[in-house]
Amino acid sequence: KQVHVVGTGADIPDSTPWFPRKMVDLDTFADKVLEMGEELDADHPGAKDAVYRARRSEITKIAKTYKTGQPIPHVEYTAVEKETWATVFNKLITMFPNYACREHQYVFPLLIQNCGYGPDNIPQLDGVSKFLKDCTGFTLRPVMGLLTSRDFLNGLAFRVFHSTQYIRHHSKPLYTPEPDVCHELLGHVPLFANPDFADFSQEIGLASLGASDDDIERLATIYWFTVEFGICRQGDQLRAYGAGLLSSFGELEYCLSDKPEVRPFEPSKVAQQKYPITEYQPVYFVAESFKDAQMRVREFANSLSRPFSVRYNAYTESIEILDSK
Ligand code: HBI
Ligand code: FE
Repeated sequence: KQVHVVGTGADIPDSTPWFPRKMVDLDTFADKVLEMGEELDADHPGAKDAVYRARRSEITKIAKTYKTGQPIPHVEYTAVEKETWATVFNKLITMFPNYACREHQYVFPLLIQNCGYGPDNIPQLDGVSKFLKDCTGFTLRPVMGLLTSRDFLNGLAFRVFHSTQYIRHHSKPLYTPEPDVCHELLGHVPLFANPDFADFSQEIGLASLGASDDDIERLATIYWFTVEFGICRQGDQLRAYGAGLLSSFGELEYCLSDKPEVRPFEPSKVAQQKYPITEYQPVYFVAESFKDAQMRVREFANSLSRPFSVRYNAYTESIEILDSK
């Protein structure tokens, strides 16, 4: 059995990709987004809507200039935006009692009580972030759009979730090709309030720090089949805990039907699974519990090529390098 001691980090190989060591290092991610609000793909429902695009730029400006420790500026959402939210909210809450995992169902009323969740109000990221901090130490940071897998997963090591603040286009309220506030607030946020799920998510994040590009790809795939599209066993039933499922009216029903294939959550197999990003998933992986899933990810992380391990020091909000001795 190996004994680990806190090292200086001086003996990290030069070939190690850069990774954030202090919370403030996350400030460098702000303008490294893959898809900018101003340059929507041709098939995006808002691509030809100049008003929508200008509105996105207004909102993403917040993320562009955001710095660690600042409150997240509020957005005054428009009537059209609130209507889109109401449509999504009202549709999804009819589904949650029968399809969402119990952890999601436990937290949802608390979000209504504490964070302004409801059909007539789009909750502000700042209030939600404070609530999560009280629950599990997770916080939100505003983000302009999709980050690289590496940056996005690295944030999780600090219990930081990068959240978009803009909303999908009003022409297709039940569809979005990218994350938006509905997906973040209704899908992701309730789970980050659960201590076991928070630990599980951070475990993926810690494994991603300084990982090789191939290992980042493996961890991103595991993230995809858990945090985004995970289902879990609860008693004699299967329930959804992935945010991509919990924020999609159609796929939430589909994933628990007899149409898709379901397999046990074994990270080394999950990491190799190919997946479509614009269609329903043909296969889902079932976690027995978040604690069990965390242990499996930890074991998997130990099998990766990184020659050192890390841990998060919550007092100093920084990463400590553990030398294998
Ligand atoms: N960036 N802002 C943001 N939100 C995500 O959910 C997200 C991301 N980048 C990559 C990603 N998700 C995943 O598909 C994995 O690659 C980690
Ligand atoms: Fe997501």
